Amino acid sequence: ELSEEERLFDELVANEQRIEPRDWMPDAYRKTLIRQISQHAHSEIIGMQPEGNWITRAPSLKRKAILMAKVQDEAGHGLYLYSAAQTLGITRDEMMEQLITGRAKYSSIFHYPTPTWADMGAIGWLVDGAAICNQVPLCRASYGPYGRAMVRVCKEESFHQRQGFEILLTLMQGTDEQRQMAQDAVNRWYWPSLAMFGPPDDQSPNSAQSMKWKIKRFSNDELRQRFVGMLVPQAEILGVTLPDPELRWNEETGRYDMGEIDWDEFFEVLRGNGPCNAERLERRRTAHEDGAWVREAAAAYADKQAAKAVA
Ligand code: FAQ
Repeated sequence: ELSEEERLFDELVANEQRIEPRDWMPDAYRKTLIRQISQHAHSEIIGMQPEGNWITRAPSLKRKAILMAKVQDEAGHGLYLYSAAQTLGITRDEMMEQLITGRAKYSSIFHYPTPTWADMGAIGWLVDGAAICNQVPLCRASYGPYGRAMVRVCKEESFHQRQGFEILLTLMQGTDEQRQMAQDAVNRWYWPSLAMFGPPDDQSPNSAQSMKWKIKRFSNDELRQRFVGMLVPQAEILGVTLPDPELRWNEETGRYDMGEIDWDEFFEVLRGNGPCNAERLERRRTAHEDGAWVREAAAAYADKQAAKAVA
């Protein structure tokens, strides 16, 4: 027997209406959203590091200005997402604590290093490309604050994806060495970008329920297929090879056949053993500690203003 509240919640979800912060919602729905949105926020904030690594070494003033704008957008995305998560009853401090103590997950993709400038191209093209595929359907997520945040995030991700594509295109029109550098970056980022969509559907414990709640609209494997379909013609224009010899369109199944993703590596990364896990967390922790005086000053200022208002 459903309670009145439960019936109303189910009805809103079934009718494609939005659940808002003050609405009743099942505890598990709230928990799932806090999990996904906070992980997403952490990914944006940690995701500033691999590219931040190249700001001081960008090959021209124009490239530097573009890269700085992109990394700042990522900070903005992190902040919208933390705010969206806060509407569910978790504080920024709690989320930050979970992140810097290593208890929170964030996207596997940001555990990989960025040794060359071409990595900026590959990240924009592949990582932001994957992010768009995954996040466009999230604009229709049943939870209002998350869906609305995604709309702006996706617009900005589209610019990010284009700028990455353009970096690779420029390199591919350059010298042999530049073409090699671009291909090498694509080789290194291709498989990890496919893994961003999460484990295969038969090993994705959260998918079924999240789809029922209309948080997720497509399964991990469906989105991965869609992403590969987007990449194939773009790779042709770039003149790069996608590093999967088994990749081909299958007329019969209407899907791409593809090689096996290294799931052992993926789960190792999730366990905190990726190539850059420790470095990323350490950097975030230090930045948080170095920023303590800003938080203290802001709190002191707010107290002073509040005291003035009373007086
Ligand atoms: N990395 O049952 P499922 C960006 C975890 S884009 C790490 O399938 P779910 C933009 C998952 O949390 C990147 N962990 O889970 C940018 C779960 O563990 P839990 C961020 C992963 O939630 C570009 C377990 O595996 N985007 O930042 C990953 O239904 C360039 C079982 O998995 C988002 O977060 C992974 N790749 O589906 C920034 C999008 N995959 O929590 C800078 C929003 C799975 O039970 C530069 N999130 N896990 O302990 C989502 O759409 C979903 O959460 C999925 C996972 C699809 C990621």
